[in-house]
Amino acid sequence: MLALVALFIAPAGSSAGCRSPGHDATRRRAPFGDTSVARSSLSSGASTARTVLITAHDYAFTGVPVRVHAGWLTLRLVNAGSEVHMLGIERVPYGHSARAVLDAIMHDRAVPETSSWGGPNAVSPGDTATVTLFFPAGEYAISCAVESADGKMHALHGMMAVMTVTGTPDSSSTAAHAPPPADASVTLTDYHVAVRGTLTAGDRTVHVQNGASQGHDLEILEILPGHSAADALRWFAHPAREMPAARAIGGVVAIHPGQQAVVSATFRPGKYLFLCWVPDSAGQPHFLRGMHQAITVAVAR
Ligand SMILES: [Cu+2]
Repeated sequence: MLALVALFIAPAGSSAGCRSPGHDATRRRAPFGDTSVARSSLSSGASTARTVLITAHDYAFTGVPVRVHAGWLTLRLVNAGSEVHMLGIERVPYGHSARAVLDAIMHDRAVPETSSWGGPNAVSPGDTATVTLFFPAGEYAISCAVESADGKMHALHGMMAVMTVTGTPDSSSTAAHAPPPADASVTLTDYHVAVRGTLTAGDRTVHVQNGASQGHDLEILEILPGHSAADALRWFAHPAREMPAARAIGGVVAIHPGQQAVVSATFRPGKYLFLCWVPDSAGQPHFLRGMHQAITVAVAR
C-alpha cells in the first residue's frame, strides 16, 4: 500500500534560479517549471501518493520538480507537443553529477554507469502517461529519447532535466512496501512480456516488475482501427516520420532488475500491444526477440 508521505518542495525561487546566470549551461537548457505536486488517489482508494504533473513540449519539459522527498512518487506526463514524447530517468551513480550524465548524452560521450529508473513511457500528442515509482535519495538525470524528424534524440533539442531526491522515506513508504493492488500485472523477462489479469475499458492500473537481470521497459500501444500490430511497430520506430498506426499511452521506461512500477492508463475497448523497446547490444529492440504481447480490451461490464 502506498502511504501518505510528507513532501518537501524546494523553496520558491530555487526553481527559477536554475534559469538565472551563474548556473551551468545544461541546467539553463532544462526548463524547470513550477514544482506543483499534488496528492491524488490511486486505485486502492485508501492509498494516496504524491503526484507530479509534468508537461512535454516540442522540445522541453516543464514541471519537473527540482527537489522532492524520497518515497513513492507518481509522475504524470502530459504531452502538449505535436510529437510523441517520453520521460526517461537514470539514477546517477555516486561520484558523478546528473549534469555530467546529461552532458555526456548531449556530446555523445561515454555515459557514467547509471541505473535505469523508469519514468512515463512514450505518449502520443494530447495524451497522458502516468507511472508510480519508488525514489531513494539521489540525483536523477531526465531525458526524452524519442527520435525527431531530423533523426536526433529529443534530448539533444533540449528535453532534459535534473531532479534531486532528498531525505529518507517514512517507514510506511519504503521500497519494501509494495505499491497498491493493480488491475493487471506484467512481468518482464528475457524476452517475454507476461500479462496476468484482465483489462477492461476505463482507468486501469498495471503493476510492472522486471524479473530479468537486465533493464526492460513496457510500452503500451493502442492499435488504431484498420491497422495491424506490424503497422503499429513500424510507426513506433519512427513516429515523427510515419502516419500514426497506433496511439501511445505510456507505460514505464526501462526499469532495472527487480524494480517495480505501477502504470496508470485510460484504456478504450480495442486491440493493444504491450512491448519492450529497450535495444540489445546490437541495437535491435527487444520486441524483435519476442518481447511483445497482444491484449484485447473489452467494454467493462
Ligand atoms: Cu520528446
